Amino acid sequence: NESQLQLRDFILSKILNNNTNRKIVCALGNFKDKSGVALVILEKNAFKEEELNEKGYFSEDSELRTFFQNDIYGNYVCFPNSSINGVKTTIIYPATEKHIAKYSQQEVHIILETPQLYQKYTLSHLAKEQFNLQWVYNILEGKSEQDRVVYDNKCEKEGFVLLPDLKWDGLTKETLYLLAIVRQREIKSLRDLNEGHLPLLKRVRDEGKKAILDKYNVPGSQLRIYLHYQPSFYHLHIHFTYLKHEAPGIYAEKSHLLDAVIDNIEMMNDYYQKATLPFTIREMDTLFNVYETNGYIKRIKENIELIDK
Ligand code: M7G
Repeated sequence: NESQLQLRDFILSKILNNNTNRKIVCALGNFKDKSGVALVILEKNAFKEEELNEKGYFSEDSELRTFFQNDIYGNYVCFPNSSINGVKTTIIYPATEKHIAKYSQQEVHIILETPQLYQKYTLSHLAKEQFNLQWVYNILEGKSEQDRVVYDNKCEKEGFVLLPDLKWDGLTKETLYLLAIVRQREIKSLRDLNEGHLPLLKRVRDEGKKAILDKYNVPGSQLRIYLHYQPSFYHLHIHFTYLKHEAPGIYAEKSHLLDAVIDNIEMMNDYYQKATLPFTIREMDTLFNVYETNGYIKRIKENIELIDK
């Protein structure tokens, strides 16, 4: 029934985030005659170099409206033809409180998670509070996004599915972003990885690189291959992004390069069970409350009041 959703039926209740840098806006609202809330995420697409020609921006249908003209300087708005003028749109419906928190602009903090803190707070919390993994199982079981799958290694122990990330249209090389989802179901995150997973991790790295080279002609040396900690989804997956593209979520406090992860485990089998792993947490996350209640972090109350006024 997702196909029946139309933006003309969307009733906006709040703009959760308007990122002028990334040119992405997250709107909360609901659809006419439908119960539950929805998130609509609109994002201006990156320029495709192949559209900078007489069929794209420099075509007859491309309209220029003048803002001002001063000496040799001209300022215009360009309305290119409609086939290249699309806005990337993601709809999450019905959206949960957790989705609303994920897409809201808010204060962020860093927590240094020791193995003890992981066991005591994070682990028990994510057992009851994590995002539903149905979309992951749909991909692994061949029920969704099958036409988008780039590479599929069906081995239950060392296999994985490689496909374009939700954030990528699968076409624009400039913003290339793929996801490798492992077939094993019991690996929650980086924290669980040990020596036994090395063959799997190396397969993802090597076969993933090769598949991307074959399909998109991007060499492995131009790929950023990494895991997030904490991830949003606790089923092991690895991000592949184009090095030239500043993909969301590549910042130091969240990303762990797969090569470094493999190397750490090769040096110490239980590295990720022993390491203190920093992670960022946002004030609306329910895990924030757990760490706040136990005195590890303090909310920035002043700012919230400022924003409300
Ligand atoms: P993460 O590291 O768990 O969390 O990555 P993050 O979202 O904070 O980065 C999960 C990745 O899965 C993200 O890059 C999402 O864009 C991507 N993703 C999420 N969903 C629900 C889907 C989906 O349905 N299909 C695909 N192809 N990718 C998804």
